[in-house]
Amino acid sequence: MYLHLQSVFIIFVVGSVWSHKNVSELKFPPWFKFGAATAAYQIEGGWNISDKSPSIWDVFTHESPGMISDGGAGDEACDSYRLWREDVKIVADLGLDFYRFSISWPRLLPSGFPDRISSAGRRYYSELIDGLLAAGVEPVVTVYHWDLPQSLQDLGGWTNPLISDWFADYARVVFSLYADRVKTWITINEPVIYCDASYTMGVAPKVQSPEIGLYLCKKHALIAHAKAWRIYDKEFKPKYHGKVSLSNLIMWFEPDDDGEEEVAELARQYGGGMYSHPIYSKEGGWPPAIEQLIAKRSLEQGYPRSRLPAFTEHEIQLTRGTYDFYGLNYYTARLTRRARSGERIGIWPFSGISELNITFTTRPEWKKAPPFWFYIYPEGLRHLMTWLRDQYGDMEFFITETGVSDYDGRLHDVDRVEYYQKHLEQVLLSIHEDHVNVTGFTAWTLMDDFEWIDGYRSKFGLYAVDFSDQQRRRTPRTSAVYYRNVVHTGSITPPKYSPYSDNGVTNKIFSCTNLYSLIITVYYVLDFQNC
Ligand code: GBH
Repeated sequence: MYLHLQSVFIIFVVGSVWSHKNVSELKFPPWFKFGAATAAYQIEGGWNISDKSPSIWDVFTHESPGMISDGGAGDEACDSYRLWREDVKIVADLGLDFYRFSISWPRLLPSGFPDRISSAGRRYYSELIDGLLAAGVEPVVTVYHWDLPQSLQDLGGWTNPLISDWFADYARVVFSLYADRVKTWITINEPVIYCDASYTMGVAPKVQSPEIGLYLCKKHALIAHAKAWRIYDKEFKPKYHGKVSLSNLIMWFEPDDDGEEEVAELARQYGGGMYSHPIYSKEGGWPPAIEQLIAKRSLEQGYPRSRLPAFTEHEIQLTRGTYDFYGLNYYTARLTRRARSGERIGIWPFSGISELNITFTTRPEWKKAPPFWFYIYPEGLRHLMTWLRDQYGDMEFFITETGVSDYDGRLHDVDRVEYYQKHLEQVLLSIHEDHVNVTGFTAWTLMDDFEWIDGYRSKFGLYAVDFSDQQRRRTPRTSAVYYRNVVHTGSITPPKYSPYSDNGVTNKIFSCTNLYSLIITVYYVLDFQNC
């Protein structure tokens, strides 16, 4: 009996040491999908080739270069319009399950309307999709990633309620051209950026309307998404069985040391809830706490009605339930507390959040990445998924973006390796500890590109791009080798025998994984010598 107890104790101790050691040794399930993402304006170039019309970003960068940190524009970018075969090649070299790219609305429909489909535009995306499929990579397509045709902006863009029909018409064209080959769709990328950030900061379309414009934009974006989702559901799903959702960028908020949970929760409802509640909640419509707050504040300010346009009963029903999964983009987090008098309140991308009277800070231990908004907090990703599940119930989560930038663009990018490793670890914990149904992870971004108002300074790429080279040569960074290993092995541990075994996050014990990594590293070195 004594011996028996002793052995149970030994097994327990060994077991806990073993499991502790193995937190980062957890593996992704075999069905889990890995990919990388890009967006049309950020990579394509060919801004005025054939019959393409200008987008709001063409106009903004050309007319206001002073608002871009290096004065740059996406005129040529990575020249993916011409060099898309190079993109397919690196996506295949990484061994990705999928590649997420976006379609340029003014490239496909030069007038903004479906009166005429550009044959050059239609062929471009068709060839890209075929190229990916031939390389064994699934295309994941974003219908709208911020490059609105300027012709539609001239009619009010996202503040005009008719935009939901214009977008739905465009989405129908996209589905009818490519739904036979594309099974995963993102209708709209990050409405929070093109509504909240754009209308509060005067970024493209260069309209400052932090009290009115941003709320019109939000409502119309949600309805546009809903109409597109319903078109797919009714006209395409029965035949093609694909999945459609939108990608929401959500900042994680938690109380600072003297902050109250109630205040953090209000910030979450504003940042994440406004773009989720109308679609994912059972009741639909705006989050009640936010709807009441904006109505109250609007009346105090002397407006005759709430600045936040209400959803009609019909619109609530139209929008509710229009999802097949939750598409989540996660980058950064903030701490919250009630603002003290005289304190500067409201932050990017929610200057409008000043109506919440909340102050946002960060923890000193959160590492800073270059763009002004970026503080790194990997645990936020896990908290966010649990919060979303608690709010809206169990569903499939697909991480449609995360990644980090630097300014020096070094090839041996150990900080980016660490960023991915730590975020992937949080995803593993979500799956294994919280039992959240996460099915995919997308690295932002495949290669350095035009990073909006930060021009070409911020480098987010797994691959470096030489923008002074006519051929825009793409060179893998250490993070590309790391990610490739994750995709191949399902393990987040960096391979020991690799160019970055000195980065302090290597594993100590020899294992089959390492042997395998050695083989793929050698293969990788030989392979890239050929190009
Ligand atoms: C994502 O946005 C985007 O989907 C992607 O296109 C982008 O390149 C990437 O992440 C990295 O930024 O107009 O003030 O908002 C995440 C949030 C959106 C922050 C774009 C910086 C530009 C400045 N980013 N934003 S602003």
